[in-house]
Amino acid sequence: KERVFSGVQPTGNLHLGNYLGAITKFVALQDNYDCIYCVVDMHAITVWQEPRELAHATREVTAAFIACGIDPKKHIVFNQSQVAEHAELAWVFNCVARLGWLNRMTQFKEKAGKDRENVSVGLYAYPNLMAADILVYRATHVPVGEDQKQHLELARDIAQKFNNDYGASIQNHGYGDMFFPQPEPIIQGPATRVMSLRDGAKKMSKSDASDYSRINLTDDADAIAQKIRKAKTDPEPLPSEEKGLEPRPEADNLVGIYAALSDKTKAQVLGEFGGGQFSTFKSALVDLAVAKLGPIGAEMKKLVQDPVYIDSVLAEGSDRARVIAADTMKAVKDIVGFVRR
Ligand code: AQP
Repeated sequence: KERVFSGVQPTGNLHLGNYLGAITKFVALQDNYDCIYCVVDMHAITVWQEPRELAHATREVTAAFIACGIDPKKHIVFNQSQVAEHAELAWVFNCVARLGWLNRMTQFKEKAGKDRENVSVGLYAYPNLMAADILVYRATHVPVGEDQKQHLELARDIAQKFNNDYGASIQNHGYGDMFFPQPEPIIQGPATRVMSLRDGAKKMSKSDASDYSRINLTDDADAIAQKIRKAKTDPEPLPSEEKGLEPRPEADNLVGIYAALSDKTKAQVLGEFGGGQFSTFKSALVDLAVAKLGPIGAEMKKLVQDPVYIDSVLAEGSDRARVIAADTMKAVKDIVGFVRR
């Protein structure tokens, strides 16, 4: 079986965007791939995290994985910092990736903003660590939201440059023409970029100051209903055709969310609700979102009450991950020319 890797940062406020863009895909891939799902705590500290909150959020993301239907017995679920090989390979990749490549990363530009002198070096080097996360398992498929596409392209460039730079050594050590595969992003469906409920031009995000901009996975039915009712819309009724959504980002977003939650296409959703009032559509969306997310939030809250269980999942997952990662690092050390015992 081919291998899938993906990660979620434990930075609090897991939301509908993370769920539809990433976690539902993680769940769907379990039947056909060997999957490795990681709580990327080392990525989280690229911006300041209060230590107790980081530990709590790590357990909460783990709980979300399990509550959404990831099976930690069949697949690997762990937190990044327990497998040191991620950091080790990231250093090698810091020396493979070019400054010019990282300078083009739009997420860094957005997150650093104007105060670039004052952000961490880690925030800048983030994509190299992400490439290491994937390639330390020589994973071939990476389910992510649209916002991670550029980082995935960088991971592919790093894999290729490593394979080229060390081509002769890779051959001498018997690995054929290339050591790292080119990881493929899996970015599909109607909700690869879920937008803020307050502003159709901004992505739904954990760090948005307004809690009304997002639906958190731990929101109860009342909160979900209130946020959807207050979600920004325009005064027109819903269009009947998909192209009618193009100039209407807020409407497009809500239709995309409905489609993803009900496993339909946007065209099918418009077939049902097109021409009707927004209020009718919003009520249906509330019912759907509460039915889908309510049980997940409840299960997450139950699971985080048992940190001993969660920590045992992470410990066992780390042990299994480390076996694969250590194997890759041994080979990388030989290829690079690091003397080892
Ligand atoms: N709005 C979104 N729509 C679809 N997918 C999304 N993802 C994030 N936001 C959306 C996907 O969720 C996965 C995990 O994301 P992450 O936790 O690693 O980091 P992030 O992208 O930084 O999440 P946020 O919410 O946007 O956090 P902040 O506010 O800190 O920037 C990824 O696959 C991501 O694509």
